[in-house]
Amino acid sequence: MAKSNLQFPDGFLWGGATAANQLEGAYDKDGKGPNLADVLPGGKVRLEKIKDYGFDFEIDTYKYYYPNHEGIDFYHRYKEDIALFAEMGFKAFRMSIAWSRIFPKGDEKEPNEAGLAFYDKVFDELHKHGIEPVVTISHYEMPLHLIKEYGGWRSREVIGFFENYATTLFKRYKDKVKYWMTFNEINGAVFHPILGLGFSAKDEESRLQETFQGLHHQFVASSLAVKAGHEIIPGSQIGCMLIYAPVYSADCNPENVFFALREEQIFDYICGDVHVRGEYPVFAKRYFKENNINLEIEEGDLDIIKKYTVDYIGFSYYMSRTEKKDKSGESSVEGNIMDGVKNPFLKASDWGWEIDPVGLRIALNQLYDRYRVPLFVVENGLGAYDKIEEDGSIHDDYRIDYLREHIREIGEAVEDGVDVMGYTAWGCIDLVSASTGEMSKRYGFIYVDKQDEGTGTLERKKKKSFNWYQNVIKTNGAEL
Ligand code: BGP
Repeated sequence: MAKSNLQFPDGFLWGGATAANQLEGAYDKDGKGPNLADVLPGGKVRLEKIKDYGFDFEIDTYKYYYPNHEGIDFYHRYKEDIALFAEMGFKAFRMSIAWSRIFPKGDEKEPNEAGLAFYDKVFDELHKHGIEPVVTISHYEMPLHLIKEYGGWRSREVIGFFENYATTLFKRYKDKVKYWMTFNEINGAVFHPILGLGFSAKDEESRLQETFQGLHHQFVASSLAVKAGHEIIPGSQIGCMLIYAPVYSADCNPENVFFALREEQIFDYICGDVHVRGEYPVFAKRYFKENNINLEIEEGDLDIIKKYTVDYIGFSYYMSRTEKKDKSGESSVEGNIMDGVKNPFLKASDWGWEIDPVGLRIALNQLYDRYRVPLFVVENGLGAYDKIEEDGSIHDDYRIDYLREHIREIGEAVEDGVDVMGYTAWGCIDLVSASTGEMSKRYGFIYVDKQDEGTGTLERKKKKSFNWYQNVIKTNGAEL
């Protein structure tokens, strides 16, 4: 432990982050309907399929579902897990609600009581330990029926279904949940429409048109959720959630600098501006025109977007991105989930994700300069292979180093004057990876005995990082 000399604000929301489809398991229990995550294949083929055109969403296409269906069985073990989070001193726990537990098909009028009751129990358990839930309403798990019958977020009709879903949650949990976010990594759809929008574009030609139309529907739905949330839960904080990666120019050639700026504008600021400023940014008009994107915007949409803006920005930060206008002859970054070229100054994780702690300080400064609303780092962490020693211990010093460096940069950003609400480390307990569908890419402070092949006892074990993070929270970041 080293003294950080950094001051984190009082009440800083230290904690961990998860998503329903990556840890709950119990994929068909108590009336839950099938959702997107239930039909995505696991293993190497997954990332390819996520990027695919014409993905068919048939539940029986891919036999290798494990481990999505079982997750880490949080559904039955939440008490034990929450007790471990409490032992680390968590102030906040980010989780999501599985839409198809509440509305199994997505278009029903009445919710599934058993689904609602499950989250009641989870929230009660969190509060028993003084942990504040931070809830993502939709995290990569649209009900399958909406995908197959309506074409996912292609359809405007889905706006109403989502509004009903969000309103149901606000009414039911109004005394239990103050912090909400509407769509996980909403801008990620620009690269992977399947996960966020529930459809794969027909072909490259139509990809941008369909993606931005789907996003427009989500923008209206998100604003309507903000409206409902504020009406139903006075004092609630409702945020958007972005995947944020500052875009660097590969060199100081102005052509490249502008290219990087434009990439950042399109990828990060269209979604950010609509949610926070309540309007499409000026550059969007030209971008849409040049890319043959003709949005169908109905009367009233822009008013709704303008009126019901978010209270804060939640964002995930894993990497920065380096760009160049002409990429021919460049080695591209294999692992990064977004485009880009290799940054010679950065090392990468075992999955090729470039590690850039200073990029997080840059991200926080950029977002705060532009938006002036509180920021919440709701995902950050290192996916790594962990090794269990003979005595059962797990020395994940690499994870501690990664987190220490990133948290330090958040502290620096706080000193810069940025308003940061909190930090929830991704995958605080090992869970299924979103991009690989496997267990072996681990992020947790808590190890879960579950392997890619489906074997394992599900036993939980503290890693070395468990005690380290416990002390970080205890000292409010003064010792890192
Ligand atoms: C984000 C997602 C999460 C999560 C994380 C880590 O993009 O919001 O669901 O999984 O990335 O990614 P992965 O699990 O692929 O390592």
